[in-house]
Amino acid sequence: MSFVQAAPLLGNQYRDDALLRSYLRRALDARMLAAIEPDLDALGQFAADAWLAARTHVDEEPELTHWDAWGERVDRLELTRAWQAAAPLAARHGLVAAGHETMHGAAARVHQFALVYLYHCASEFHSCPLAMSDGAVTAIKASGNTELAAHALPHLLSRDPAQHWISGQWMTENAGGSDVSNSETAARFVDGEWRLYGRKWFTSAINAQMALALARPEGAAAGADGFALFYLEPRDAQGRWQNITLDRLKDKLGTRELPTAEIHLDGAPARLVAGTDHGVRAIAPMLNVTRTWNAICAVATMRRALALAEDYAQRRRAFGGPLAEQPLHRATLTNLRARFEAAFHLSFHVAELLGVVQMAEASEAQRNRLRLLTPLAKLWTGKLAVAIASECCECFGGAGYLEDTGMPQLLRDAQVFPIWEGTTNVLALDFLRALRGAGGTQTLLDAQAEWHAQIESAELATCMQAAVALAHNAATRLQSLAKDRDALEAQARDLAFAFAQSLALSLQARHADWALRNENDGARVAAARRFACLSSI
Ligand code: MFK
Repeated sequence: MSFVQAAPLLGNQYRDDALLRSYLRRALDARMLAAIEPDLDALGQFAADAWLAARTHVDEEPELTHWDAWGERVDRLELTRAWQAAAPLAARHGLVAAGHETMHGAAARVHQFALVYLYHCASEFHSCPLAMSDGAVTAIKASGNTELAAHALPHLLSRDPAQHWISGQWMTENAGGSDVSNSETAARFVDGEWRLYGRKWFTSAINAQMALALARPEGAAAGADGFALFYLEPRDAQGRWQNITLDRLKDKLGTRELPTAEIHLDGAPARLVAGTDHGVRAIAPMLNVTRTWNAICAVATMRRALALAEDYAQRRRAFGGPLAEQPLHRATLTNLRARFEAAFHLSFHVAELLGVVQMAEASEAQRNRLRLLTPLAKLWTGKLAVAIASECCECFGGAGYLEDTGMPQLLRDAQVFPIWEGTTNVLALDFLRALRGAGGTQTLLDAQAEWHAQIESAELATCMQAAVALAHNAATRLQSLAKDRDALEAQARDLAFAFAQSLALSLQARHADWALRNENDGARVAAARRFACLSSI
């Protein structure tokens, strides 16, 4: 009988996650944690079951049928089984609703993003429309349009699968990707209602019941300020497309279960969200929420890749013992975990701040921190997810290159995180933009000093020194470049990475200190110290 390698296994992804559980014990009060734990446990099991199920069938993709048998244009979309199963689950567990419920106060966002973290990988990127729906809720609330809020929010925030809606976010056009000011979609006011004309080039989750879209009202000024933000429902009550045609589904590197379409709008009826101009400003709250989802889903991907690589290292024997006992392999996994844990803390800190700010409880400093940390978390975790998914494929040797192990899908899917919702460069420039209005680098240095003041354990001194050196060096470089805009922009990415890693290390050290003192957990300290010794990604 020839040798057969034991496959990696995933257990309940909540119960097995020492980091998540330790973090939640610190971030939430014990009564709240006890109340939400059954939900977390159920999603942890969903993650394990979905992984097992995905190994036993061939990957599915959504299908678009343009014409029926008699020649009528129908643009019928069929979703995959995973997507059909994910939608009711997302509603029942309140993946969007939990972030807006008030019974847990500002901790609502920690609750929500813990659910998202457990749900993301198993959902086959059903997390994407949920992110856009959450962003739509936030943008509609911020617009002050009470009539629209009364119409759409009960659906977007429903926990009843029969009532629950998802939203699209229609920005990207052929001529306007990162630079949306080039977008061509026009809005005309005809017979008392707005109608949209144009082509949207990447519409994620085209099955959504509603969408927020940018379009330029006829006669409006050129550039980003001339756009208005519109609300529309792509299909009527009978399910027919309302003057919209689906030209094709995109043939993407990853996220293949997510139906991303190229569409034509030929008079699609729409409603203004917030006035006839400054549409980019009106959609910005949505962008900041989807960027937070992006960061959390990126760390969820890192966690999944590492969970598999760590489990496999116990099962695979080479050179006389398990991989887990080979010093270089062990060091490789330890380094990956150290980075992942830092990224986890940065992303969940953004979630905490989002909760505080949306409850209108935030100080100016907290609002500024949220504005600055959101692009930093998005840009760093997006890149790190690709790097960690790639390393984890390699931890499996040749098996990591085989589709049916599931590892290549993790890598292909991870590549979307640095691209959508603003590329790394766009986010680095957004960080510079944010610095101008959010108190500059002093906001970040003050936050860091505040976190360090909470650390008592001497074991974490090297972490604090490394973090301070990185942030202060970046702040000095930034100041020296302040008068040369081109030179500053050329270094924006390096500066943003330096701040992201420095602040992530400080947050990681703060949690490690708490875990050591309260739970005698030295593993978190070891991870923080290791991250402090690593050079940048
Ligand atoms: C699982 C995870 C799920 C994630 C969901 C993924 C769904 C996928 C759907 C998509 O991919 S949608 C496409 C995403 N596209 C982008 O993210 C566009 C990238 N481009 C940018 O982000 C640009 O920075 C942006 C278009 C937002 C702005 O560029 P502009 O045209 O140069 O505008 P400008 O003049 O800088 O900003 C206009 C206003 O918006 C300004 O305010 P004022 O009018 O008051 O001066 C800005 O301050 C404000 N603004 C821009 N970005 C902001 C912001 N305000 C707050 N936060 C921000 N991030």
